[in-house]
Amino acid sequence: MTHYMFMLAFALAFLGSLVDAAIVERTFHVGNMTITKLCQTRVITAVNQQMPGPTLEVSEGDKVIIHVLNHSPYNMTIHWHGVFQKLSGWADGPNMITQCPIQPGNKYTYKFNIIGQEGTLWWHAHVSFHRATVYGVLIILPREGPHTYPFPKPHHEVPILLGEWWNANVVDLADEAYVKGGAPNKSDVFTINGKPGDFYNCSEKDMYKLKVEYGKKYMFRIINAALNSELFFKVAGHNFTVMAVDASYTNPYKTDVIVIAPGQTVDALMAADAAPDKYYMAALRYEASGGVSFDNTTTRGIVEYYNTSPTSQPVMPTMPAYKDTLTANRFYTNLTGLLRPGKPTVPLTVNHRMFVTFGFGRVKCESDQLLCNQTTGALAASMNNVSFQFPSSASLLAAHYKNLKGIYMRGFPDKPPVFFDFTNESMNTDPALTPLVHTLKGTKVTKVKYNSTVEMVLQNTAIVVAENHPLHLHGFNFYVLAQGLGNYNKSEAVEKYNLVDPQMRNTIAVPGGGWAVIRFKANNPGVWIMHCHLDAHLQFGLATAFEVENGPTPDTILPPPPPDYPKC
Ligand SMILES: *[C@@H]1O[C@H](CO)[C@@H](O)[C@H](O)[C@H]1NC(C)=O
Ligand SMILES: *[C@@H]1O[C@H](CO)[C@@H](O)[C@H](O)[C@H]1NC(C)=O
Ligand SMILES: *[C@@H]1O[C@H](CO)[C@@H](O)[C@H](O)[C@H]1NC(C)=O
Ligand SMILES: *[C@@H]1O[C@H](CO)[C@@H](O)[C@H](O)[C@H]1NC(C)=O
Ligand SMILES: *[C@@H]1O[C@H](CO)[C@@H](O)[C@H](O)[C@H]1NC(C)=O
Ligand SMILES: *[C@@H]1O[C@H](CO)[C@@H](O)[C@H](O)[C@H]1NC(C)=O
Ligand SMILES: *[C@@H]1O[C@H](CO)[C@@H](O)[C@H](O)[C@H]1NC(C)=O
Ligand SMILES: *[C@@H]1O[C@H](CO)[C@@H](O)[C@H](O)[C@H]1NC(C)=O
Ligand SMILES: *[C@@H]1O[C@H](CO)[C@@H](O)[C@H](O)[C@H]1NC(C)=O
Ligand SMILES: *[C@@H]1O[C@H](CO)[C@@H](O)[C@H](O)[C@H]1NC(C)=O
Ligand SMILES: *[C@@H]1O[C@H](CO)[C@@H](O)[C@H](O)[C@H]1NC(C)=O
Ligand SMILES: *[C@@H]1O[C@H](CO)[C@@H](O)[C@H](O)[C@H]1NC(C)=O
Ligand SMILES: [Cu+2]
Repeated sequence: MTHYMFMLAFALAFLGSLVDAAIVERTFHVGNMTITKLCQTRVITAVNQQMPGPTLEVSEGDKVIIHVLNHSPYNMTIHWHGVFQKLSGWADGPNMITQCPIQPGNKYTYKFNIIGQEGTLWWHAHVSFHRATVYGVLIILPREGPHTYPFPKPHHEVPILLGEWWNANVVDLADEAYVKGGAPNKSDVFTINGKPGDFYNCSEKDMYKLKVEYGKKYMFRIINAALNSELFFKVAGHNFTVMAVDASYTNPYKTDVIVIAPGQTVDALMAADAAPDKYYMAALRYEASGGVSFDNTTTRGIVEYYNTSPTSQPVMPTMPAYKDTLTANRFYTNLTGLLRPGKPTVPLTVNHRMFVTFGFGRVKCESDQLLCNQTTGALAASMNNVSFQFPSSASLLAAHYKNLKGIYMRGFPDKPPVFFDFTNESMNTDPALTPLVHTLKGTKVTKVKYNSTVEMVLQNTAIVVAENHPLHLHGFNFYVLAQGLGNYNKSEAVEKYNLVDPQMRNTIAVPGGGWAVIRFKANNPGVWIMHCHLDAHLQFGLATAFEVENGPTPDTILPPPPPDYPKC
């Protein structure tokens, strides 16, 4: 190749990459929407009069600009769940963490680039319980197009949004739970793509239906958008091959059931190779703990082959039992990450180690918790015995950037104040141990140096009750090195660490009464919340945050907030 031809090829390649990076600009009108579900007509908050909201489809490398106009009577924020937000923390969305809310009548433009990630993500409100109705799909295609998936391109791709629905105003639900100092009412139904399906009254027609063609391959982009429920999902007569979770490719994993916690996504291939007929798809709750009253209903939709007799009755899949922890753990623990040339692998040197207990506890009732039991106090949740309190006058990120005092404290403990038999329920009855239930509110963050590798042992406690909490980290994906039941035992666990091809996630359902070990590289300056993705538990304080320092170079420094950044 002559020098000239080389230059030409180089220039074309350069132009090509410029042309590829598109700007995706949309407007989200958040406002009242009148909707009828289960024979009840009510007003909900929704985006562009759609529930679920509009699907965003972008390509890796794109710049995304979303104008959010808040016509609703509520404070609003939108989170782009799983998007790294490299140097754009101002657009991450969690209320009072990276921004003050967009108040009624106001607007804010979220701007961010999609860099170094592809797959199924989603967007949702991140204030009060609004994400019950304010949510939608965010698909990131490979920059070079779907033919560059690390597997043959499926014939069809189908988003499956699993949701949770109340015959109630969800803000009233959140407020009522707060005033009582307890759990919110359980939901009335679950939904598939917004539809409850024919197991429920008045919903035979309000059911999701997918027509399939025999011999074709379908990729389900499954998202658990439920507020407070982990779910089992099945299709009768069909198996799946999992290809990705949380927008991270996995080694193909064959299974007849998908187990998915709120915040998580699963991309699963389904071959339409059964006898052409009608098959139900169905989802119901996975409940790790005993004794909790929960929504035990089943949502279902239909997979219908073309040319099926109209009178044929759909086949129902055999669903796991609610408490089928064996099935849940088999799914969660068997996934491994797909190694790809040139892509990051698990960091082997750790700079910052943390041992973090998390679970329930009790705090003193606040004066505005009018129905709170003064004897027991309010139900709370904590990490390392700090029950996270949201700031009220400035967001954590603004306080970090402007060096405001009194908004948060550094020094979130990197171990629990006491080591006890974390998963032995006797602490709830043994008088010598019951004082462990008390916890204190605080806004404490962990400060870490740019680019440091953080390892967290996440240990659930049985205080009040052991429960399966999906912990979600903003701003980063993490590797899941190991997980198990009972108390973390270092010498046993380290032998099980997968340092070769661990699954990568942004949300981990730590086994109830168990533990998990995760690792991530803090290569994004800003303030990033880590929290339970059950909204009921976030309200109880199951959260903490990382304050990641700027790096040494201009392209590792958090830029200033945008001019329209919402004020408190
Ligand atoms: C929206 O609905 C609420 C009730 O949920 C009502 O108070 C408010 O007036 C409505 N706003 C508009 C603009 O219709
Ligand atoms: C919660 O349930 C109770 C008992 O069924 C009911 O009285 C209350 O109105 C419900 N709360 C909301 C916000 O719907
Ligand atoms: C469905 O309707 C029947 C008959 O009206 C009623 O008995 C039942 O409680 C309803 N079920 C639900 C879940 O609302
Ligand atoms: C699904 O997989 C199970 C076990 O892996 C197998 O027994 C079953 O026949 C498969 N079903 C279909 C429809 O392929
Ligand atoms: C669901 O729970 C209720 C109690 O809240 C119980 O009466 C009912 O039998 C349960 N249904 C199923 C399908 O487990
Ligand atoms: C998954 O993990 C379980 C242990 O949790 C193991 O028994 C099983 O063989 C693994 N493999 C598959 C394919 O499920
Ligand atoms: C408060 O909780 C205690 C312990 O569970 C219970 O005995 C008491 O009746 C409760 N008080 C009220 C006012 O509900
Ligand atoms: C739980 O703790 C109690 C003491 O409070 C002890 O007697 C019991 O053996 C423990 N259970 C297990 C499984 O270790
Ligand atoms: C948490 O801190 C409170 C207040 O210091 C203490 O009473 C309680 O025992 C601690 N609980 C745990 C699990 O460390
Ligand atoms: C951060 O780590 C990456 C490798 O993961 C390296 O390429 C980069 O130079 C590091 N940056 C700094 C400022 O240390
Ligand atoms: C941890 O596991 C090792 C090896 O099985 C065992 O010897 C040790 O007693 C365990 N430690 C605790 C605290 O259970
Ligand atoms: C809405 O946000 C503003 C600014 O942060 C705050 O003062 C107000 O209390 C919020 N309203 C509600 C109902 O939370
Ligand atoms: Cu939780």
